[in-house]
Amino acid sequence: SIPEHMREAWRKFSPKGFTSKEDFEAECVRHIETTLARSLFNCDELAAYSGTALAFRDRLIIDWNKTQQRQTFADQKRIYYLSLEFLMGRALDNAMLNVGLKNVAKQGLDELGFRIEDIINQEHDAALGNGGLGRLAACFLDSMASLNYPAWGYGLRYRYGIFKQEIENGYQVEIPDYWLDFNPWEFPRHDVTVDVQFFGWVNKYTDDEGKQVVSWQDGEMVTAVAYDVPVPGYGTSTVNNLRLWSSKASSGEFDFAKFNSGDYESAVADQQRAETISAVLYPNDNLERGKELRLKQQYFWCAASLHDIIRRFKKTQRKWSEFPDQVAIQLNDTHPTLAIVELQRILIDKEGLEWNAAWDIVTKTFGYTNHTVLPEALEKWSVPLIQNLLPRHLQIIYDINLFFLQTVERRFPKDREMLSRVSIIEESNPKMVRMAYLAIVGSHKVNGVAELHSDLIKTTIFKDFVKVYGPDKFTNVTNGITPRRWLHQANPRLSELIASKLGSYEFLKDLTLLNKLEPFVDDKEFKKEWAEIKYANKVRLAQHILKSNGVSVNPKALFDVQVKRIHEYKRQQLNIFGVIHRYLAIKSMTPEERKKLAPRVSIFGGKAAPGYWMAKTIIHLINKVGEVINKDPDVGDLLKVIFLEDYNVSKAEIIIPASDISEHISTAGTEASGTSNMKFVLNGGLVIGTLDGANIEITREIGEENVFLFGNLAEDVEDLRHNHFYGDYSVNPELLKVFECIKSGTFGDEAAFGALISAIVDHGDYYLVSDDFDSYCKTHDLIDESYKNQDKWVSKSIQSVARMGFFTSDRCINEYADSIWNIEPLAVKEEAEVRART
Ligand code: 4GP
Repeated sequence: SIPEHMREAWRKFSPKGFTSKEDFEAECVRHIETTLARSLFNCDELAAYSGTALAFRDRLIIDWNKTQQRQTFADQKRIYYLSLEFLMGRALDNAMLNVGLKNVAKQGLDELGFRIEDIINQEHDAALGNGGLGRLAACFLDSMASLNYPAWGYGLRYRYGIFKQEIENGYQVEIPDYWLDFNPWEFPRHDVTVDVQFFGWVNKYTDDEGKQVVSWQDGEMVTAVAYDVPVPGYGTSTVNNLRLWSSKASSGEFDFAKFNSGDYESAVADQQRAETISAVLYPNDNLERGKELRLKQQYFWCAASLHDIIRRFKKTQRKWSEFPDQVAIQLNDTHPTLAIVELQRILIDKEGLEWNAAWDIVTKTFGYTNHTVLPEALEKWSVPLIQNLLPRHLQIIYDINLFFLQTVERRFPKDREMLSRVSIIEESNPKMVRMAYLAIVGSHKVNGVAELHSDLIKTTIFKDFVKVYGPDKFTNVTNGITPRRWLHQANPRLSELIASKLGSYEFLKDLTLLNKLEPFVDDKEFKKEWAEIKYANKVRLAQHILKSNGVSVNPKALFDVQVKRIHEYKRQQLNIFGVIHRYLAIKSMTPEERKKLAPRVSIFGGKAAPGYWMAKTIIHLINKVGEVINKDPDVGDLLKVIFLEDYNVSKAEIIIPASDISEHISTAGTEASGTSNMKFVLNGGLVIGTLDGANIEITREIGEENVFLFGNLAEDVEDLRHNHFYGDYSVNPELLKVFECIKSGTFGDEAAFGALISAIVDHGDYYLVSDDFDSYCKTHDLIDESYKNQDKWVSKSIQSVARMGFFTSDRCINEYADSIWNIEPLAVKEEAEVRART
């Protein structure tokens, strides 16, 4: 319908995007001078970063537009990934590498007088996530784009991401992370808005034609505004979209009626209340708190996203029954479960479908991924809370439950226990809605994130549902990570060395090609280069440590790293007790004995949820132990203890390539998968770990001889816990010595750490720290011994990397596509394929 002459003009003038150094510089300078109104004379590194980022954003947007058009024309099924967290980290380096123009930018910036590393370091992390779950979502976006899947991410545009952590006197202090001051990576779409309703009441009546009508009336409206973030794939022109919703008052800036009547304050208050919905990311990892604002966030985001998805579907003019052929929605944990209820509501209340027809569509559309078996992390919302905020949804939840329980009753007649166990409504006071159960009932597939975890959900928390639905509804997709960010970007020299042996960077798209490194496991020259790269990465981290902690560490020492959220189940307390044990051993050694010891640097990093007091106490202890050990002349270089402040994605990119050993030491059966374990091994670090989560599969792939395993097995945990209370239980004597040392005040105020000790001595040692302490320490002794044989160590490192192909998130996404989404990638003709890769 658009006349040819218009098309012609449009084609002629539409931007093509730079590919040469000169064109990049022109774009960069143009943005600095006109978009930012700066000049040669006042262009600092931040301005140069901004100009570069804007030049690349423009470049991405051209491909983004084409991708969206291509996907619309192809008219095939799309995947929508609903996640309350996207822990994206920095975007510029990733964009440069993914479009294959990092060298061009490097040379261009050089000419303009800047070092590319300094420019990259100007960027603020996009930290819209807590930990594993959020970072997984970011890796998945990268893989979906790289594999040309038509996929959208949907999330919230928090004004404040995860807090910034500072350490004061050894304590964690939380500082707000206002990251939006300048964010070149987002596009506000003021034309894409959705009004979302809260509160009100439900009016059921029969209309003039005798039809039952249900209408949700009154209450409060809040507007969702879309902000789009381009997600470039690697080595392809596909640029997918991450759509983040921001909240604002529906009536516009503020209520003019109130304003005109002089009630200025309350007019502004309404606006602020609306904006609060997308203001903060809840800083909890593996912990749910049941706060009303969190429920509001969840519904706001689900309602806006579904509205958007349906709007897109309706443009195809298909019948509703074809909805699941066009739309797959993946629920990243239970946070988006209300989307199930919302879709059912739209279909029956707004679109007039019969309950069963609607429910059939709903269940074919959704898939649910579970990320944890920890009881404190499983979401439950109180019935009165939902009743107040979402009265119509509560009715629908009750109906879903009624029909579900009727089918259960037919299968298990007279089994009242079963009915109450699987009921979506928990008969407590107040009654609670069990969101995981609702997610299972409303989805066609439920998956765990590593083999052990997927088995555990079937045998523990969801075992009754396996009886109801049969085992096929439950499946496993072992997590993965994107090798683009976690190898190529974080460890460019290692990536280059691998490419030099494999002949190309193709392994970044097909990670199984790494197995071609096996012949080099004993290649002297190759091993030398391999070891040099690790050393250079350690030097870089040592410099960072000196700058941030003022402690000088020896890069020749063994770097032993545990970076992740601080949580009792992840057992940083076990690690720090082990460090104290080592300290005591060093103190009791003769100078001769000390000379034989391999020097170590124990590096910790991670945030504690602000309300999680035990986790904060662990941080406090680590810092206090560090203060004492790091200045003890008896110890010197033999042991240093470092807590790195404000662990985040960009710090991980420095820390991970520099590790010799990393710690993945959760109590068996508690860590669903873990993904940093994969990142460390992919960067040539060895791991010490329990037989938990993906450690098990990593061991299977890379060989038991390349992993330092220790500790009790998941199958024995329950019995051990039982014994702690009712059996013969005594705390490991070596651990008791550690406790004595703490209690004697060696690390300052012993009372501050009392709770950590009494959790083990007096309260049943739920996380089995004492049970695993002996094998943990002995395994560390073994590590010391192995590290002395550097030649063998390096061979282990190479062999492990060679066998890590399985853990790419590309493999994961293909598995989801195949077994859950039933969706194909879109063929893309790649002029991009010939682009120079850097
Ligand atoms: C995490 C799990 O704790 C971790 O084991 C897993 O690798 C990750 O999800 C991705 O699947 N869970 C969370 C959470 O981050 O908040 O529940």
